[in-house]
Amino acid sequence: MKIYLDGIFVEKEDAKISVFDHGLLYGDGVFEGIRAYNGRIFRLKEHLERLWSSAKAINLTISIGQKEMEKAVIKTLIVNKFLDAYIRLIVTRGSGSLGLSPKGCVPSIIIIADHISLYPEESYDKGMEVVTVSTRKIRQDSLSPNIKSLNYLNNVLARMQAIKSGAMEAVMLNAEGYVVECSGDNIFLVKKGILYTPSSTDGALIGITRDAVMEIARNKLKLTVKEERISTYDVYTAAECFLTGTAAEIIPVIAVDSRQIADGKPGNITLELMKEFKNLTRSTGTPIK
Ligand code: PXG
Repeated sequence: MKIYLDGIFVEKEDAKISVFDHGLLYGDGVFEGIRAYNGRIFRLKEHLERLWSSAKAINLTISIGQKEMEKAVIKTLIVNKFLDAYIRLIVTRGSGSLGLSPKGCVPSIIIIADHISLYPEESYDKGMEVVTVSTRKIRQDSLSPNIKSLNYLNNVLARMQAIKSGAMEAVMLNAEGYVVECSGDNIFLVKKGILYTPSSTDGALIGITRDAVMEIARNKLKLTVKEERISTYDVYTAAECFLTGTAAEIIPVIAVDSRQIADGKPGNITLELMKEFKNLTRSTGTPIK
């Protein structure tokens, strides 16, 4: 496997960065998780746009332009002969001194193309169970949820807690106790035929998959979609629930905190969205060649 590291391709074993990199020392850096399906990279421009916004927000200058980054991502798939892949794009603050100040750091760009299977195939057919955890989302007046930074400890702790209680994903609440998202996925509910998802103002990341699902729901399924404040009560009493993310795609949720959602089977709107999302990922995107 070949890794893109600052403009050159190196073997996985040789893809190394300095122990003085502030990405390692302080989680100072940004990243994106991107998918390629059958030779097309899904919403690449949107991912790069978000990466650039994350970088801008932490005052990190990416040394190449978006067009060049696009080419680098495509090249990474080509040299690895991947048509389907999970792409992790990372920009670290770079190597500097043992102090918080990024002065003197030169950012590094890393592109890894690999395969990822987040949840077992069975969970897509039968749905999965999730739990709310005590680890709260970081207040957005401290750190915006839209900065996809290398500092994911909050989410890692939430995921660990969920796994400890036998679930694969954690539902996270904000400081006020409202449902925001999961540790690595956005959350959606269906109630009386209306699709709901927590708003960005409540702390949800504006997920690329979330955006795609909202578009499909509005334009293809002609559903009303609302970004609203959601409580655990709303989740427990929903007709349908599902999660979205680049790695997870769309995954049905059939129980939350031991409360079965409706009849405990993936809902019809969820199944319809899964089908349409699959069509979209297989028919659109930046071609590799
Ligand atoms: N919320 C959070 C907090 C995320 O990190 C999403 C939602 C979904 O966004 P997209 O744009 O992918 O639809 C994410 C992204 C993992 C993993 O291993 C997941 C993400 C990032 C890194 C690792 O599950 N999710």
